[in-house]
Amino acid sequence: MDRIKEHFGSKIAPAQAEIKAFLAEHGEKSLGEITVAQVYQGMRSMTALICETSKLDPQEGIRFRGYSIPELQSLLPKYPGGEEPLPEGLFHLILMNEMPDDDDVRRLSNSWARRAIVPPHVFKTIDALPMTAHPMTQFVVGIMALRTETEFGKAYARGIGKSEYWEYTYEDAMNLIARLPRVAAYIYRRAYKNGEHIEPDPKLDWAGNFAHMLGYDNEEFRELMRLYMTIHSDHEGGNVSAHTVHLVGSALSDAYQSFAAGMNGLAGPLHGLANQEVIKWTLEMLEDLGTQEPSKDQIAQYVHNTLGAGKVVPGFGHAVLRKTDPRYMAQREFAQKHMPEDPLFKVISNIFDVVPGILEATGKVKNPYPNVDAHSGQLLMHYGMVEYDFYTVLFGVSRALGVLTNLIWDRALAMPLERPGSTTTELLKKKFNA
Ligand code: HAX
Repeated sequence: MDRIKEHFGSKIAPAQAEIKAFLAEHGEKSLGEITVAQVYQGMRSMTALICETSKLDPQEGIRFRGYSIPELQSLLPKYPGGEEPLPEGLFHLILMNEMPDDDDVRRLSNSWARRAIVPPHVFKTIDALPMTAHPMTQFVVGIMALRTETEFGKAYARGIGKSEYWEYTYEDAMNLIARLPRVAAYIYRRAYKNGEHIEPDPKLDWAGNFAHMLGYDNEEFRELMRLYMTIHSDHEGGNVSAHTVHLVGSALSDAYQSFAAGMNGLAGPLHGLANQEVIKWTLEMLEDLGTQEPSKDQIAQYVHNTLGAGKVVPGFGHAVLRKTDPRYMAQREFAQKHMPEDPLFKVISNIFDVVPGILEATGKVKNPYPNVDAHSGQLLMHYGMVEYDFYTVLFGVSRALGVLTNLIWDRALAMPLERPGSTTTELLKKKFNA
């Protein structure tokens, strides 16, 4: 057994015992009422899931195993000479519940580099799709083509016992995380760079190698990828992609099936696709206004037009957050540090100044502030990655770290099939004599 797996394995029995004892003593206690409105309105604020890896506070934003993003930026190991946290470190932190050291991170980089071989049929399967297929469609098809490699599926067919499930899920999760950058870079180079593919550089870290395979080989872009892959990884358990992976995984579907399902959720415009929609909306605004430097009044008018047309302003609002997303702020700080004079950064900053007041004045938007997706596109555009249809794939590669860690823990803790109850309006009316 490899050292990382052995280390994780040592965490399982104490965690199982802790939960068993907690349930024995407190299992019958109530977490609060469920209102009729919650049942109709997307189960907002209904605590109904366990996710140990991160917790979202409406006011403060995300904490990963208790650490805020600024704390992670200071505490997680960096690439030699770099300043941004390495996603390998984030993965170690959320999987093991321990702050990693440089050796932990190096071991993960090496493990993922060793596991990163993508079988040729995956590329052939992607090649069978028309170029017009959205990159997220190509990504999901690529993930499903990779499923021929599932260790869990094969072991389950052989008839393994429940206590072994986590071991094969761990193998699938680690292999999938290792291989996703290759698949994503293949899609990017196929769709936008004449199919001129770039071989991986196993000496690089996971995110640095991803940047290299995408064709962006400067150190600043690699730093951006390290930050990007760290902050997009996990956002507690109830968001569409995380919840979908957990739900599908609860049927003992393997990591490939569960992750592909989650990626179809991320591909929705109210979730991860918002990162492409933000840049699309911003570029359309600049074109409509006929200027690269619109005034705040011009932006305000354009926002009113968007709302008037019955559309959402992409990149703003959140189902849980009630303040500016700290992931937005981390990206804004990256822009302030590396590209303060970038004209698009100035536009994004002006949008940030203008939109919250307008959304607030509608009286219905619960969170008028920017979310993670309001900034990421500008950073990518700055380095020349202008093909915004691809942006959600980057989000998806990062999201694998969080959701697959949770899937490993789901198997380690023998989490059961998820099967909430449903009801009908007629039955509810009867219940409340309505
Ligand atoms: N622009 C216009 N209207 C908005 C809005 C926005 N940015 N955000 C919310 N609203 C509207 C809602 O559409 C809803 O209108 P109706 O009552 O007419 O249906 C009303 O305000 C109340 O919504 P809410 O309670 O504030 O927000 P929800 O929890 O229902 O939805 C969303 C949260 C993120 C889906 C929503 O804010 C939105 O559509 N934002 C724009 C899309 C976006 O940026 N999505 C990415 C979110 C972060 C993420 O998951 N990233 O991957």
